[in-house]
Amino acid sequence: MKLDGFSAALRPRAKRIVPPDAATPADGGDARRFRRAFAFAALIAAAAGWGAAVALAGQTHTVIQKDRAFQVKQIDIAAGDTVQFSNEDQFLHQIYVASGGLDFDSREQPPGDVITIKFPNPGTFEIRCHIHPKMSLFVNVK
Ligand SMILES: [Cu+2]
Repeated sequence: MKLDGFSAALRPRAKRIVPPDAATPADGGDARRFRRAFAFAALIAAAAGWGAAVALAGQTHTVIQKDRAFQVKQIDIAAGDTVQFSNEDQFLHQIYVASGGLDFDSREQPPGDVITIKFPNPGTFEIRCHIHPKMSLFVNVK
């Protein structure tokens, strides 16, 4: 669990902000309990923000272009995800989105080059290549 690891990593630091004298009987320990509760709440808020940032970033998928073909015919991803197209042929590709709803037309893509397309919205998008008309990949964005 990522969150557990995150919390565990921060816990010692959160404890350190409680002064050693907070446990003296003068305040009956209330101040210490309050500080501890406050530190815990701050930790939860930080963890929640961190989780949201990770979710918004989206995942990255890789599709290999080899032998004048995409190495998969279709791929299922989530809205906000990114697909990286990696040219493992010894010649140029030049890909574009052939479906409506997403405007993308790559530059010439030399061997070893990676083209990145982000898919912000749900839909089905066909990726094709200007140079090799038989190349086709359907990206299903949920
Ligand atoms: Cu091509």
